[in-house]
Amino acid sequence: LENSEFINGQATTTFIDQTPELFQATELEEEEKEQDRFIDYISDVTVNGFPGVKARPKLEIPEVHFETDFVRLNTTPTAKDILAQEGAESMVAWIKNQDKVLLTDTTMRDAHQSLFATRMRTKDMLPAIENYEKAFPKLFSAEVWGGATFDVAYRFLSEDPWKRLKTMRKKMPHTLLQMLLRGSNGVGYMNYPDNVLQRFIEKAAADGVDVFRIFDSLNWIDQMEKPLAFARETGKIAEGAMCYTGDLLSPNETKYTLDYYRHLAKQLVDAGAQIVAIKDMAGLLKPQAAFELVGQLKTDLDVPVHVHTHDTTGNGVATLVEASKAGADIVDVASSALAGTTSQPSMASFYYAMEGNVRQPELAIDNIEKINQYWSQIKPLYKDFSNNVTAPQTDIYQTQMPGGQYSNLQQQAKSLGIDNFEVVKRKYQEVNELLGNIIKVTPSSKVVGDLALFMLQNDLNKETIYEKGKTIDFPKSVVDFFAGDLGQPVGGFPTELQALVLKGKQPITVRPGSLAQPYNFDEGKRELEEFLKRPASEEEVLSYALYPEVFKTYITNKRRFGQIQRLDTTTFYQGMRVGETMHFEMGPGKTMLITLDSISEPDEKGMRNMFYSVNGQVLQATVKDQS
Ligand code: 3PY
Ligand code: ZN
Repeated sequence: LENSEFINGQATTTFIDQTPELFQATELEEEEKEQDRFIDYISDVTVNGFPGVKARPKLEIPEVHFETDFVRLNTTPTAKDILAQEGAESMVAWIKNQDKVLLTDTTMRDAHQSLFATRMRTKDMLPAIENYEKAFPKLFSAEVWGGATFDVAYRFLSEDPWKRLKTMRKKMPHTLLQMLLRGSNGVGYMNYPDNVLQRFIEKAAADGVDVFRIFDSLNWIDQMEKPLAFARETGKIAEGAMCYTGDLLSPNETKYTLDYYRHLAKQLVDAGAQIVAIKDMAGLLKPQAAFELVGQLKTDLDVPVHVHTHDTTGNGVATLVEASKAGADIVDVASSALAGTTSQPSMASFYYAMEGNVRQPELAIDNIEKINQYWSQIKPLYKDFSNNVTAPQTDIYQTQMPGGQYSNLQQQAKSLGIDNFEVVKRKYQEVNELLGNIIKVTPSSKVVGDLALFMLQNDLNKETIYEKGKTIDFPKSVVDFFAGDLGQPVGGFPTELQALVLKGKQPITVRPGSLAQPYNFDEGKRELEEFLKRPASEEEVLSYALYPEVFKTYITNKRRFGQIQRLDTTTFYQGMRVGETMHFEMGPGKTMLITLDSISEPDEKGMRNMFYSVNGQVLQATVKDQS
């Protein structure tokens, strides 16, 4: 604003009224800037592709058609209503009084995390969210937040995960919103100080989370006690999860036995868990094992039992049926289009499989099918990130790779030029043995994955790693694991390898959080505000505390490209092709009609000129071809 009155600080509140043209110009300039940012983004994705996606002819996706004339079910108060009106204790009592098995729908969290690397955008969830409660009034909860959705939103989707949560809260007021919290690792891959965890949990509860599913990647109770207590303090529900691994039924199973889980479940309840979850992240819980484990827990415990599995081996529905027969109170399922294989079992399949059983869940199957029709049209938009698992993977019983890791590790391997995932899976199994058969779930599974990729890249195996260990510079996640930064694994560390990795560094044996300095929120806020050049919200301060670099990059990208979370998904991931026209709603009643007219060959510096028509005006953008 080059107005002397303004510059001299003489502008008063009537300044805007007296000089409206200046402000209109500013608004127009802003709009133009925003338009330029979009065009820059589209140009970059068109020429260079989206990270991890190879350039190829653009997918033609038919217009999405969504039938929303749902069957109305009698709605008695929902679990969310009970929690809101009567509090957590009554809600838990309500669960125990149900004679039907209850359902958690994971479609908007674990399902897409497990099928296409967590890349689903809020824009594509919105139509489902808007209709959710009409379709599923009897659902126990919707798992919609946490796990990998938090950092992936910032890193890859240019989205604010908090905003997604708040939108869901607003549009699904009668549904319990559930999140996955990695114990002391929060929604990250490392240990966070207790004060960060506490503030994060408080804010998540305030912004909409009702059920906190809390686990530790090594099943170490010490790492779960604080988060469970913090979650309880919010008045919401603290669900303690035990990660299932090994094979309960095998006579050779000496580590992860029935007694091991019974003991762990008791520890969770003692630590404040109001529900105990069996978190079968890789789909290793065989049907009969589910029957025995759930039956035993129902005898031992006074709290509800919630079962989570993945259908990677094709046995997921059978596992949930057996778990239900043994008295499981709640089971996790996903809409069919986003169910099966590395994701959760299908909601509809489970419903039909329970036919004739008095505990068959209460659902309107027609509603399920309609919601599923919607997801089945959305799924192809994410083809580029799909793990392409189309058949049961029974080798998972040996490799033990979590469903949520499967598609992410595939992306990671591809980015290193390793396209044969079978080789990665075998290496993963070898590394698990090398590490002493640990629980594998984020972030301990990342340690196994990182070491597997590292060994493949450096041509190492379980013998040569010992021979060359002294001179090997191990990946950071592996060093941190052996240093005790993720906690203590069941049965301890393999000491010879630990010494090779740590190279003289002393490992810790206590809870990492007990040694960590509290995070200085005042300093963090100051630092962040300096970067933002404006006041930071509590959510932003927390995101910065959890992921400082990721959050700053997100802000930098927002400055560069604007509100690109509003672009349609094909353009967002694939850009445009010459001759293509697309519509974009800049704001109410402001549509941009963009045609990509031509792309020049790169000049000697690799720069390409892109020519667009935007609402009939020619617009040129320049982009560096990275190829
Ligand atoms: C996560 O931590 O993201 C998981 O889904 C673990 O199974
Ligand atoms: Zn899972």
